[in-house]
Amino acid sequence: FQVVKQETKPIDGQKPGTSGLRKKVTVFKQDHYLANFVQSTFDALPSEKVKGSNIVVSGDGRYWSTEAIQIIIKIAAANGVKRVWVGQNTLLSTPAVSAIIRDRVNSNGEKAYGAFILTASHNPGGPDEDFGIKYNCENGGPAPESLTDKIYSNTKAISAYYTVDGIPDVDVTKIGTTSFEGPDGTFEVEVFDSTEDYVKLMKTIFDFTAIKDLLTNPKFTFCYDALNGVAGVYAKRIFLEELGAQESSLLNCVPKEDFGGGHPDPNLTYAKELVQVMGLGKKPPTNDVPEFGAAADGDADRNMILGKRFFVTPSDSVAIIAANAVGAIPYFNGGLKGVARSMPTSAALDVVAQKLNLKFFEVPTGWKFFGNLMDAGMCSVCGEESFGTGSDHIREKDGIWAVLAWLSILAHRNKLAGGDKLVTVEEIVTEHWNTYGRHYYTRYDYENVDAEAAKKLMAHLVDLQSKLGDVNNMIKEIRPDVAEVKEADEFEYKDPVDNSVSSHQGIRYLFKDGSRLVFRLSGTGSVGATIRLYIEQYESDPTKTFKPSAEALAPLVEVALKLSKIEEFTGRSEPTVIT
Ligand code: VG1
Ligand code: CO
Repeated sequence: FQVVKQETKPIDGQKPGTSGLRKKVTVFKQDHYLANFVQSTFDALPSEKVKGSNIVVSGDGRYWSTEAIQIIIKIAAANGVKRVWVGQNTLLSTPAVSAIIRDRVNSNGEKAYGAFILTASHNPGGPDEDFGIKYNCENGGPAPESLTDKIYSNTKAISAYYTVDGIPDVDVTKIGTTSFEGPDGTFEVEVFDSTEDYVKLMKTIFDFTAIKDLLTNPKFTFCYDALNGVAGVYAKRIFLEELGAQESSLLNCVPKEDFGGGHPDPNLTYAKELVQVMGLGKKPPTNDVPEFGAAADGDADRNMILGKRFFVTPSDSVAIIAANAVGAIPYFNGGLKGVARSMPTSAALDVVAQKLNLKFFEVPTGWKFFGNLMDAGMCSVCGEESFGTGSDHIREKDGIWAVLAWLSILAHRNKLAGGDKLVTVEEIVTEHWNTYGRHYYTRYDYENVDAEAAKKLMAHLVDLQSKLGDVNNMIKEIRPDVAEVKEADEFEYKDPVDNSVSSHQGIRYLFKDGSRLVFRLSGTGSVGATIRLYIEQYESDPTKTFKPSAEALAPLVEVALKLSKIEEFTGRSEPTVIT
């Protein structure tokens, strides 16, 4: 093949957000749009590292992935990449990509240098929906801000990209290697089974025999919903083939390029079918409600954990995993190096860290901030309120891992209890509240709000911060039963490993009783602005930890809405989604 220089011009708006570049498919399909971004990424990396490297390219299989992969293969070849690794049918979950970068070796014993992950995660897919791309580095984690800033500035200055003549579209449906001869020697595209590396890794972390005993116990019933995303491929392989679950326990486990028309977002609103099966829907369930349910998002890095008629908040989930990991999960037998959560995530994990005397970190939203801590050996388990949970086995959150972690905890507790009756998810959570107290928690999302209105709202909230006296007077009028605000700020993070500083990471109102209100703008949407309001209240009295969450949080919610004047600014009387 020949390298071809293609003239191009900068295209506006290619700034990567919380997790890569996400836009409508129609935007990505514009001439040179994807090519500009990919070339800008290669140009942001040291060329001696790119030359001769192995690069992974795959994703959640959403609409336009097949076209995108062919474009990227050609640009990679032209930039001197030696080998592109592709999951069969373009499918690799985000956690699997992270595992592959860290663990997979080619026939010469070489690892991958990085990856392009083709996903817009939990955003819908299809011709009129979202596509996305993000770059992950040698440690398997999302590019740090220093790199994404460089990529973005390259997109604003790009004048040409490099592609090739003489490489036809590669058949990504068939496992095998295709080779091409170019100016610098052989270039290869290797298509392999999407699950092999990931399954191998999971087996080194968990006790598969113990989990299998649980999943094949007739008293234990299980349901997993992949929401038509890439998780289905892994669920079949792991839950059915390895762990003996029944085929009927898998819902929506055939990946679809439009996710069946839904939001592949595992929460009580979008995972409708699972929610219904688990007895949490509007209608009474028609089936016997399973003991355990879980769901994933499009790229399988998120998870939702449910018990029988019982929802586990993601903030509680990470805290419970951290509190129970040692003993239940062989990977953690040596103890936890530390734990971390994103700022808006509830402080349930903080309490566990205190009691167990673990190092603890609070980072901005987005997984990229956990990576440095893990690379430095300071953090083993971490999580976000947005249904993201994970550990230092890779550098991404991991949806299937979270399910295996919960199944391991259940299996371990059953072994300890030794009785005939199985321990339930609800028992584990309520017992946790008894020990550590409960963090009532909810998040209100206002999606696709006018961007100007959202900016004004945030400016109003920043302004209020400097007038805490006024704020507390207002609160007294709105809800005298709500505590005083003791401090308000815009969250800023200084990375303890590389000392880099990330500012404007959300506005926090911290109350005297430990309650918190957090406001931030989403960085993953593709149109307009999404405002996120996070509401949290701590209850340490074990006799008061059993209220319905909405009831316990009602006073704080009222304060949040009135103080922020959200309806006035956005015209919205209701959030789009409550999680
Ligand atoms: C959201 C979540 C954040 C998560 C990110 C990527 O970001 O709030 O916690 O890390 O999505 O998740 P934002 O900026 O929209 O709030 V995924 O599974 O969409 O890659
Ligand atoms: Co995701």
